[in-house]
Amino acid sequence: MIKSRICELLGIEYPIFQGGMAWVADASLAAAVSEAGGLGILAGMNMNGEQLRAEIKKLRTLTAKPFGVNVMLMSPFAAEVADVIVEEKVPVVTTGAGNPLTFIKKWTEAGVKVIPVVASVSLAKMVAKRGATAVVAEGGESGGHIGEAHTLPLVPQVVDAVDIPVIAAGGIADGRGMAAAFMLGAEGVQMGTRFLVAKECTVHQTYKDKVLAAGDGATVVNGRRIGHPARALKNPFTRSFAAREADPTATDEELTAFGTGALRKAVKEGDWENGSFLCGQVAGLVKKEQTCKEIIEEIAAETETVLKNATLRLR
Ligand code: TUI
Repeated sequence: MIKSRICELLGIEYPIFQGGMAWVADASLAAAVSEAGGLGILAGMNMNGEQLRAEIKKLRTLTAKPFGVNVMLMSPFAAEVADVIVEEKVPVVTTGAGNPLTFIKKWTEAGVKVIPVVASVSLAKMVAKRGATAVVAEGGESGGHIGEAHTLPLVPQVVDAVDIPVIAAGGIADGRGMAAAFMLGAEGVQMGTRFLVAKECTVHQTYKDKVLAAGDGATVVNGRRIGHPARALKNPFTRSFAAREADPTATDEELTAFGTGALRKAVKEGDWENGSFLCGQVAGLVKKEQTCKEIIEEIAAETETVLKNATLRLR
């Protein structure tokens, strides 16, 4: 059985987190992951405080196990969502797309375990000093908003820089990836793309079908010019976005406006022409729709096999 410090710290069975994917990670998905023994995470991103409170209550009708809420720090609702997390005594909070220092004290004093998603050693060190329970080190193979470093170099550098557990994210979709993450010193993994096609994930079927059909070169990063690089499946929307990004007569405001609402169109409407289908580079490894329980148990078993067989390389 694959275990680490993070299992005891959070009271979970498997050191597997489900990424707090904006518009995607709702009570149905997060509860299924937690119920299966991983850490299910609700996306706070696309909700205001009261919408999040309702989603937390719904999740609690589906599971009594620990779960998390992700706060996307660029969200206009970040501050009210931060307060709801305290009021609802959410067990774990993860943060993304920014520096969470202004909220850490409030959360830790309320007994909420804080696990920031970081894309650099500097932010990992800063949050560890301020009382984070663990960090998720997320490499640029991930879907959605990304930093500069990739998983293979980022994770061991973060492991060397902090004493708290490091969860690896970006480029992991099976037991080989999870075993590799442990070899880098990680004590858990976070996956988004693999859970995107879970049976309990409520995204539009077109979104799942596109991920399942994707190969190794299926994703592209757009948005560097406006300071928000994000990885998504190549489609008419990303081609159009790239053309505007390369056009010096297009303003940054126009680019931002063009991207607004595109993720919702992908998730809710399956709109392949106009939607932003955020997705990691591992899409080519994700081949079937399974329940969260099947995904978690399969990956845990594969990881054990890979780690045991690794010793066969020693002579
Ligand atoms: O946050 C994510 N992934 C996301 S958020 C999101 S919603 C969105 N949609 C369009 C544009 C922007 C956001 C979709 N996917 N992952 C965690 C993550 N955090 N990745 C990278 C970072 C990050 C980047 C810079 C964290 C901190 C940072 O700088 C902090 C600082 O001020 O030093």
